[in-house]
Parts: sequence; C-alpha cells; structure tokens
Amino acid sequence: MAAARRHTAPIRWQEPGAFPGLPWGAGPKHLGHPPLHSLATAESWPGRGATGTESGAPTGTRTWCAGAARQRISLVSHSAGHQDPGTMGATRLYTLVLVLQPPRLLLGMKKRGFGAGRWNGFGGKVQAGETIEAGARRELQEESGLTVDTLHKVGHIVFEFVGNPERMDVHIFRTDCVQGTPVESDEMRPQWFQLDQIPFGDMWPDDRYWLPLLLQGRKFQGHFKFQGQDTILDYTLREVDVL
Ligand code: 8OG
Repeated sequence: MAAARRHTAPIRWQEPGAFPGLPWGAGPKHLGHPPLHSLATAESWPGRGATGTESGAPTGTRTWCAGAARQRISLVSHSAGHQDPGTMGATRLYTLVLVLQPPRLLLGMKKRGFGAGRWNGFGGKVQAGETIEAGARRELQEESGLTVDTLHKVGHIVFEFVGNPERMDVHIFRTDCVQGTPVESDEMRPQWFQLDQIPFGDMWPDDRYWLPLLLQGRKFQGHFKFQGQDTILDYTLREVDVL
C-alpha cells in the first residue's frame, strides 16, 4: 500500500459514500485508501444526463459521443505545446488520455516498458515538433486504434522518482467522443470497465487519488513523489478551474 506523508488537501472534502449515483458511491474505503478526494458538491461530469449515441459509419467504425459533446466546444491550447516539447530542463512531457463514456471507462493493459502490468489510459512522450495535444491524439491512435475529435484537458501531474533526476510532466485529457473500435497494439490491450469496477489495485497507486476527480468532471493539478513504482512518499493534489 502506498504511504502518503504529506498532502495538500483539495479545496473541499466530503465523507465517503456521499454521492449516490457516482461510480464510487460506496466510498473511498472500498478502494482501500483513506483520504480519497470526494468533493462537497456532487456536480456532474459535463456529459451527465446527456444521452449517449452510437452511429455506424460505412467503414464499420463507430462514433460514440455524449449529447453535450456534440456541441463543438472550442479547445484551449496549452502554451507549453509551443515550447520544446521533448524536455524542459530535467522535465519530460508526457500525455495521458482517458476515454470516458459513462457508465464505462476504457483502459489499456500496458504490455511492455514503463508501467507494464498496469491498467492505464493511453499516452506517452510528446515528440519534438508536436504540440502536447497532437501528441495525445497520436498516442491514443497508436496504442488503441481510436481517433478522437475533442480532447478536454483535465489534469496536470508532475511525477518524481527518487534517484531519477528527470521528472515526468504528464498532461491528462478526457474525451467521450472517439472514432473506431479499440484494438490491441504492441503496447496496450484495451478493455472497457464499468465505473464501479475500475481496477485500482492494478493501476498506478496515484490514480485512485486523481481519477475520481476526472470522473466527476473536475480539473486538477498535482505532484507525486515515488520511491520505486509502488510507494508514494509525498504528494500534493488540488482542484483547479483552469489549466
Ligand atoms: O511512453 P510511455 O508509455 O513510457 O509513457 C508513460 C505513460 O504513463 C504516459 O502516458 C504517462 C503515464 N503515466 C506515468 N505515470 C503515471 C501514473 O502514475 N499514473 C498514470 N495513470 N499514468 C502514468 O508516467
């Protein structure tokens, strides 16, 4: 079990189990971790209440979008995408995309490399010459076969590993609108999970802190310091209005 020594609390706290209707309504305790961040107002994620629709395209690909997402919300591009996307000092840029179509979430089992054996969203290093968002789209396509219309930037987390001078600067996106059918790649084996069956025990230990925020449509910023890949020594996490 990961140990958290210090914590900058999110803005609001709420006892476990306070949000009937949300996937972790049973409360954080069932996740086996004490202070999971539930928030005081059970505001829905943006697509709640919208009716999901599926449409078949002649190619056999499928598009699923929550009704709300069909309004083409303009994207706010991140200025860091115009900086050197490879490294910034001792920090390297990464992306992570979560495909959320309530009541299900698409995860991929990482088959090799960093994080192998864990379920995760889709992402990787931002390449030289591409924006962070372009990197997110590319990695999603390469690892799952899905193309995406609108990406919502929802999180920014810096990961630090004791003994490794290079920090990982991970930009997290959510989408509910993808084209295609998830296919297994060399790197990932995609699988849909019901929101009350997210396999937190086989995911990065920090995910149980911030993923509930993403599922609630919240935006967040954080920093996690790891000893090895299993132990959180220290972390901060806060909800933000704008990223
Ligand atoms: O290219 P590569 O697959 O090594 O990129 C690492 C991916 O893993 C990238 O999408 C960012 C993501 N990632 C981390 N740390 C963590 C973490 O603690 N939790 C989750 N969910 N993803 C992480 O690098």
